[in-house]
Amino acid sequence: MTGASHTRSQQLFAEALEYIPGGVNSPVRAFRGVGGEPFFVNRARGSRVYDVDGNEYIDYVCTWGPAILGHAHPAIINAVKEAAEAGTSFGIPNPLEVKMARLIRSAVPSVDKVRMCNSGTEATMSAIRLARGFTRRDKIIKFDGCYHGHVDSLLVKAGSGALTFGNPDSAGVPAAFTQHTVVLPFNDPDALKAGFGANSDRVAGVIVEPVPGNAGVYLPEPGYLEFLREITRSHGALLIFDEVMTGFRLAPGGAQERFGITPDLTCFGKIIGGGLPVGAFGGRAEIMDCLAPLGPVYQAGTLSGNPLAMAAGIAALEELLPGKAYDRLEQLGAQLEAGMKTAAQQARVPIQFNRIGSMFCAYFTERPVHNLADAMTSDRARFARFFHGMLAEGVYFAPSQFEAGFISTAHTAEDIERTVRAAAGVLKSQIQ
Ligand code: KE4
Repeated sequence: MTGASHTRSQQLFAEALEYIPGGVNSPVRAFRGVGGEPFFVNRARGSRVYDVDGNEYIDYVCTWGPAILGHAHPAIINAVKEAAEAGTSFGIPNPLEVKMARLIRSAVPSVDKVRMCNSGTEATMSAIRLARGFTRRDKIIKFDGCYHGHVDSLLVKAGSGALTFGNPDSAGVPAAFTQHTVVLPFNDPDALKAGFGANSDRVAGVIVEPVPGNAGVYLPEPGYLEFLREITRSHGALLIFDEVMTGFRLAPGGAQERFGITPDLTCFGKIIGGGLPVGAFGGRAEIMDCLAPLGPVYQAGTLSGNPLAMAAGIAALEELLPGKAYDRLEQLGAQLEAGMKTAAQQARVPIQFNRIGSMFCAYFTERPVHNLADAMTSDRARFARFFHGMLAEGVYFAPSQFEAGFISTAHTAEDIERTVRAAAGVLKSQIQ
């Protein structure tokens, strides 16, 4: 939609800047990674989002992952409407919490017990506290470029917005809060051996995105996750899979099903809330039972297990868990990957299109991307031009090189075809 109007979005952004830091409630939405100003959306349906000026976009951000069934899926909308009629929050146990826990357990064999919370950040923050309480150790190993939410002690060489703004170590986090955080390169077994060698029996846990999706998307090398499982087990450290993004995205059982790895704890978010605020963490009963009120590790939340979020999440999982959706997501993902690679080849633009299932990222670099250092070689200026070129064609990709793209079951082969055709034109028109 070259020449589309954005007047109303511009007015809203100007007003938003008066009241909200940077005009946004989450930094990566501010388009700082690609330049320009964000548009404002007041409606979304299926694979589309619609801005306040009436422009329509094919959406590959899917609200950063939750909208795996597309926007405003009838089953989710009806479930939330029905739940809302009964009240929006009780702060008292409700049957939907039990059903959600049962559904997560049924899909993820490594989870005996699960605790709901209200964001992915809460899930990872609680999981590392639990790992420390269970092992009585202090050190946590994380990987550069991985993002686990804005937890003080994990905002070290973090990905996502922290990477986009080039400040992977946030201000306001005292050195004392990160002294027990060890950061290693991903996909590097020798670095892991050295990390455990230097910290051996002091490591409470290793937290990892099994498929890092916060520096774009890159995949674990063959054998890497198996090695990670083995070295944590041999050192008595817990393996914490942060599946806030990959959970119910890559398979009903998430990345751990896809790669055949059994972690000790798993963090969830995004998809399990059907678009409403949610997080969860779960694992073996002997670990989870260390949580209050049973054990000494405190964790709580006013709105944890909120009936509306549970109703939305249950509706989403009941659509997903039969498993047919994942074949369709794979087909659409393969179609996008093939089309984008061809478009880049024909325009003679160097591209690395990394994908697993319906999660993907296009890097503009000659170098294959297997880790953060590789991802950093991407031509971000070209990415920004590509982003805006596609936006003008009515296609919305994540407004940062260091984010994952997502496909939903509401996307169609025609959507993908139109996206690829637009990409071919944009890449050709932007040849430097
Ligand atoms: P939230 O606190 O944003 O619900 O989840 C934090 C989180 C934890 N772990 C992983 C693997 C995640 O991807 C996230 C959040 N992802 C970002 C997108 N890269 C959320 C978007 C945003 O920050 O606005």
